[in-house]
Amino acid sequence: MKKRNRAEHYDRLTHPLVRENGELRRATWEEALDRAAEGFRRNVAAHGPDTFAMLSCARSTNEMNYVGQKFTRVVMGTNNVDSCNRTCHAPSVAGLSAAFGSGGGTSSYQEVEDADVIIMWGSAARNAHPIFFQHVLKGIRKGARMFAVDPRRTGTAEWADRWLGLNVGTDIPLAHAVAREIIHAGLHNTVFIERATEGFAEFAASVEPWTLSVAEQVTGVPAAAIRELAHTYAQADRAQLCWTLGITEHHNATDNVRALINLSLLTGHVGRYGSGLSPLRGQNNVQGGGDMGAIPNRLPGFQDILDPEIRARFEAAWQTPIQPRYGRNLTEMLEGMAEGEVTTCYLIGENPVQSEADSLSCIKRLSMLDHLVVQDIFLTKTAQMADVVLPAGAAWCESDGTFTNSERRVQRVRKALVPPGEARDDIWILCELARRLGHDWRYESAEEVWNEVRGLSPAHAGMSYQRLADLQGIQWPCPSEDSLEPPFLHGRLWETDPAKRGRLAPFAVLEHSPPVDLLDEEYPLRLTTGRRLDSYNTGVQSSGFASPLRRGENIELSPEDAARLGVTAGEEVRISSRRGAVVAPVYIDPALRPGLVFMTMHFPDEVDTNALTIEATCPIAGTAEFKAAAVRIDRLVTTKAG
Ligand SMILES: Nc1nc2c(c(=O)[nH]1)N[C@H]1C(S)=C(S)[C@@H](COP(=O)(O)OP(=O)(O)OC[C@H]3O[C@@H](n4cnc5c(=O)[nH]c(N)nc54)[C@H](O)[C@@H]3O)O[C@H]1N2
Ligand SMILES: Nc1nc2c(c(=O)[nH]1)N[C@H]1C(S)=C(S)[C@@H](COP(=O)(O)OP(=O)(O)OC[C@H]3O[C@@H](n4cnc5c(=O)[nH]c(N)nc54)[C@H](O)[C@@H]3O)O[C@H]1N2
Ligand SMILES: [Mo]
Repeated sequence: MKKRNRAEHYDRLTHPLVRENGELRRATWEEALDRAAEGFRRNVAAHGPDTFAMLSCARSTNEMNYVGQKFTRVVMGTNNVDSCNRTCHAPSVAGLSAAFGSGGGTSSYQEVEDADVIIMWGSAARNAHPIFFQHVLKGIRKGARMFAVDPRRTGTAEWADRWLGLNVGTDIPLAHAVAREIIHAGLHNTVFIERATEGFAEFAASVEPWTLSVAEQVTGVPAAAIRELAHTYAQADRAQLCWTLGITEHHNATDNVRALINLSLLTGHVGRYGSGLSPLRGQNNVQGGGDMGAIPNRLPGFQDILDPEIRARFEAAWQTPIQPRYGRNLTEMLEGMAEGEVTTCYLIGENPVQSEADSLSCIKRLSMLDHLVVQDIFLTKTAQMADVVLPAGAAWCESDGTFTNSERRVQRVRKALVPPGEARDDIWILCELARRLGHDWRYESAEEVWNEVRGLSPAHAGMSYQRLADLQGIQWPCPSEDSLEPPFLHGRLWETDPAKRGRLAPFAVLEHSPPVDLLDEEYPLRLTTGRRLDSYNTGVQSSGFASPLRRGENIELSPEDAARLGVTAGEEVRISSRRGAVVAPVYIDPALRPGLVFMTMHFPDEVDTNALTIEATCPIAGTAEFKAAAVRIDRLVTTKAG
């Protein structure tokens, strides 16, 4: 008997679609797969492998992401593969890699419960990471002091001992002032600095101008609060520094991340139990997607493509040459579309039409493609632009496999439901396309894929499905079947023997660089965008359900700005940036400071927030400045307003 699947009620995609005479129409799998494969083949044959680009699904399994990047590299012959990691934590990965040689968060969730100090920097974890936040709350109950650094007095800040309400885009000045204060008070960890780091003298000199009073002027945070944070963090025995998009969705995001890492190097709060650095990852498997190589610069196991020995191992296993250069990231893919260099795209579980900054420009670029294939569980706005739409199963309940969370813990997921209608597992679809392009791939099970991963990624080698089940998940690195690594990374930095200690962790010398979209008389307000508890990203997976919690898109204003503009709660107003304008009702929120406006990205069908955001991107990580646009607000002329 067929298992019933409630997902069928929610407008799930239930059969393939192909475009004919400008319209999408129903097709058989045979026809849709043939069309999809033929378009890829045609483009690559005409202009070479780098005309192809894939976005791989951060909501799907590790196994799917492994097969997805292998499809890109082996079947299509390019390294142009990326995911939504680019829009959120690519700067964290870049910053941590530069400092420590590995891009993962350093600590486990348990350590947060055992910390003396927890800093939530640019993170709305109370809403966006409720499971992690339970650990924070347990830590607070055990006596930890918590600081929240956020322009808004968020739900997270409500639980903090101290809220540091800084101006958007002033994180480097704040971190520099904290560092200077620690150094001037003699609270830096000279043993650790000496043993494990390099570049301290230059760094100390570079933060010297950032006195508490200069920082107070630039950041808006009172000097006493900066001083308190500096002293408390430096004097803690165990301190966790956690951050998310308030740090990473900026044009200088990798520098922001390095500024926080500097604080951990200064105090020795890394490489020990209870002390560490945690970028809380976004989508359920965005950590795993990157670990599996669904990024343009790394092979599975986060192994560098530029390393000839690593490449040789993969070339032997895959029987294919791998291009010895990095592929295009998501931002560069979009640029390539504009320049006619990327002409065909395979989007798996991504909705860039609504999630990219400056959405109008993104739509223009996607429409320049010769051939677009979208594989999703819903008919998204992006899928509506496709030449071929392939209906997938929802990985979290309709597939077997593994996910990896922010503490690098790999956990099993199991198929509980069958996909609705004719929808098929992501891996099945990838293999059918590979076969049409001359590669006879047949994976009998997710476990077979996983065992291939374990053979190629030393960090995952010891994680059999059996062990993952027995231990209820294992953190990487796990090099052998008998290894149980400590829950934190970089313990080596504390070794006294230089040979065991390995590469030193460099301090970074950084400049403050304010948001690109400048405030002026025409656009005098700072818009920052983010999340609410009751909705998910572009709303594809959350807006189809009625919820008494959900109030739709609002333009959230401080009481002061609302009074100044003469607008009342619920009134529809127009908000405009240098790129676009939308209309939405006002919501007055005392959590906002004057000059700051907040909107979500959750209701783009009604209000396209990303028509306002700016595509200024971090040159190192490619992440856009979603967190800082310059806007104006105008009342709509209504008869009532007279
Ligand atoms: N309920 C829910 N949970 C989610 C999601 C969802 O859509 N809904 N999405 C998931 C995803 S993909 C991600 S990446 C995570 C994101 O999780 P978070 O990063 O926590 O979420 P955001 O609300 O985008 O942004 C975090 C905070 O950054 C602050 N901020 C803005 N500008 C600055 C600044 O210049 N400096 C500092 N210090 N802070 C600033 C904002 O005020 C906001 O409170 O959430 C995940 N979890
Ligand atoms: N203004 C503004 N914009 C932002 C942000 C912001 O803070 N502000 N944040 C950015 C961030 S952090 C992120 S992560 C992006 C998110 O951007 P996207 O990833 O483009 O947005 P989602 O809504 O999460 O879309 C995920 C898609 O995956 C599909 N899907 C879910 N499960 C599966 C599966 O198992 N298989 C397949 N094939 N498909 C599946 C869903 O139906 C959905 O269409 O948005 C970015 N955009
Ligand atoms: Mo994200």
